[in-house]
Amino acid sequence: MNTSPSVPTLLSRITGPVDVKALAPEQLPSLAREIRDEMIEITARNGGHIGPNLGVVELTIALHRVFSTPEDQFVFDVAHQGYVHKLLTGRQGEFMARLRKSGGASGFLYRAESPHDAFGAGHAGTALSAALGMATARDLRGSSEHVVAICGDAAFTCGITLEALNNVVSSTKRLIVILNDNEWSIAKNVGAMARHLNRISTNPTYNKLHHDVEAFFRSFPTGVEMNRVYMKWKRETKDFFVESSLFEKFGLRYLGPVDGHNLDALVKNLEFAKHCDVPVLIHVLTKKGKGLDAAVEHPEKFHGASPFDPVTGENVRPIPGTPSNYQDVFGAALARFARQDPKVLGITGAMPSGTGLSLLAKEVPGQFFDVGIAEEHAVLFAAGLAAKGFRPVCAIYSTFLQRAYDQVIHDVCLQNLPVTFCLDRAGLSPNDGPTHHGLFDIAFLRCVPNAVVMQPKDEDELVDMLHTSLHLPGPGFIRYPRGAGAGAPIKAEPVLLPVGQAEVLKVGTHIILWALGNMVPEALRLAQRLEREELVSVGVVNARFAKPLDRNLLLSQAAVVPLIVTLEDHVLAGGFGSAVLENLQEAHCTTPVERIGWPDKFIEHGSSVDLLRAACGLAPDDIAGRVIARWRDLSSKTVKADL
Ligand SMILES: Cc1ncc(C[n+]2csc(CCOP(=O)(O)OP(=O)(O)O)c2C)c(N)n1
Repeated sequence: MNTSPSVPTLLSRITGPVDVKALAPEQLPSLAREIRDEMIEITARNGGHIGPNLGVVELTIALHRVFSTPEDQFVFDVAHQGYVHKLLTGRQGEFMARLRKSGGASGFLYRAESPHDAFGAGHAGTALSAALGMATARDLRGSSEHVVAICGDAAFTCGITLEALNNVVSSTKRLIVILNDNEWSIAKNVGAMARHLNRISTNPTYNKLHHDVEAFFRSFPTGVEMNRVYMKWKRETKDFFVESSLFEKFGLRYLGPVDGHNLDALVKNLEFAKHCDVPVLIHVLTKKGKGLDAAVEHPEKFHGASPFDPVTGENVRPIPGTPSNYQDVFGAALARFARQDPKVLGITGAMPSGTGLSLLAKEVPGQFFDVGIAEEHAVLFAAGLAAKGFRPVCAIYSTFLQRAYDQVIHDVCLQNLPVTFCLDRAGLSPNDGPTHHGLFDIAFLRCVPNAVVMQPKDEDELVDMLHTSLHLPGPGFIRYPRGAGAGAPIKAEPVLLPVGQAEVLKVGTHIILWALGNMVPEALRLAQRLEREELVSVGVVNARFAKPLDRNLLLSQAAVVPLIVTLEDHVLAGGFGSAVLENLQEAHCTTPVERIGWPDKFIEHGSSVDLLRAACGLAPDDIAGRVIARWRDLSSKTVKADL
């Protein structure tokens, strides 16, 4: 934040890592302060991952003091904590001010955005594997750059991170891994690994000894021989005083724990690691949200915050009368069903608040499981529970279920186990962008035998679908978008929906709109408009099920109407419209179909769903225009044929 235009701030003078290195050490705390102010100002306006970024300010400055990107390469896990890196690598100003907005910086690292972004991400647990691949490529090429993986403590709850860890020493002799330990995932970090890290960082005997002897060794010039002696001491004493760090058992040299807000200690440890001839892990302790009291007090809320007041930390209030979120309705319904039936369980992969499962955790804790960022395990764990007669519900964002595809096919669907999947964030996650959009699930699920795939038109139907899925003999997948529903009141008692049966909302004789989920309200508006502007009779069907599709209804309509239009919040390739086409083709029905859905490309981040829709020709006017053009084209051909 440049408070006075006449006195340039330190940050405003940073055009790249060279300028970070040129600052005197005593200027660095001021730079850190300015970065924090700038990030708070931007995220208070735009929303974003402020907590994680406030925690890595000193760490990122130290990385840029010691290493030189883009020659050296930083691979950030999740890459949601890359704002500081962006500010130090020539992206400050208007571009960062528009963070997560159309035309502004991405909320994650993105190779296309800057040569300093060595590897993109958005999903957790990928940094160590990718960095190992890059380090191995460097070794094979014979070049000398450094590769640094920056992983949060929760990354070590991910299977992929542990798979990579298992391969480090057999792949390279030179890799630096930073373990940024703030004890938090989005919620408090979970599992045995979190306990292990906590024991290391809080053991006073080891830490005092470590500190004194490290100071002694550091008083010598850094050199390979001294590294060797120092490391030998560390290995031996640590095994003696505390249980040995797990990382050493995997062949990495363990350095730390280091105070992640002490620039001097960070720089010294990074310099030391830079000269090591074996893979090194530096255990850095940081405070999530440091510099913003509200974020320190509420790390979960400020992990990924919506716009907030930078002074009080209060969120900008939603517009009064906004309908309830799908997440809240789902969370309340699951807690209610779980209270009624002890066999109903809720499982999350480190997303209790995002999915709405926090309520279950609070009200029926014995039926709630947070398994960490471990979607494969979440699905397999659910399969095991279902095999023993329970009714597990896996609440996983659509995009994160991609990671557990084998478990969905091989463990759940093949064995026809009754696991319910609630796929939140199906559709766009506009500010997050392509790593978080949930646009592929219908395509990858409807090809799997036994899967029942559905999407509610509103939040009341979501409750019916959850109730229905909990009574299915096999797996049920319910997809729904982020945020507010259509505003439907929730019935006192849910109803069982007949599986594979669509709902006719409006009859019509010229065009039938087959809409799935959140496209149903849009289809109803479109029908009115077409009837008004084109004087045609338009029917609307709430498809409810992408699989099994209501084939009988579809074929009976296709036999009598000239045009079917499908509408879905999903990619066209393999989606709901494709299912409609397949069903018609199998019945040798040639009724024309116009399919409305997302095109075959990755959709960028942007300020809003509406703007991203408009950019892809999916604004209401565009859709109406396409349907009208198709209708007129068909009508003119029919007239010609009649002549
Ligand atoms: C596969 C996957 N599942 C879930 C998430 C959601 N998510 C984003 S960040 C995060 C927690 C990351 O914690 P950590 O790595 O310790 O970093 P911190 O935010 O604490 O700095 C989670 C669960 C994700 N990005 N990817």
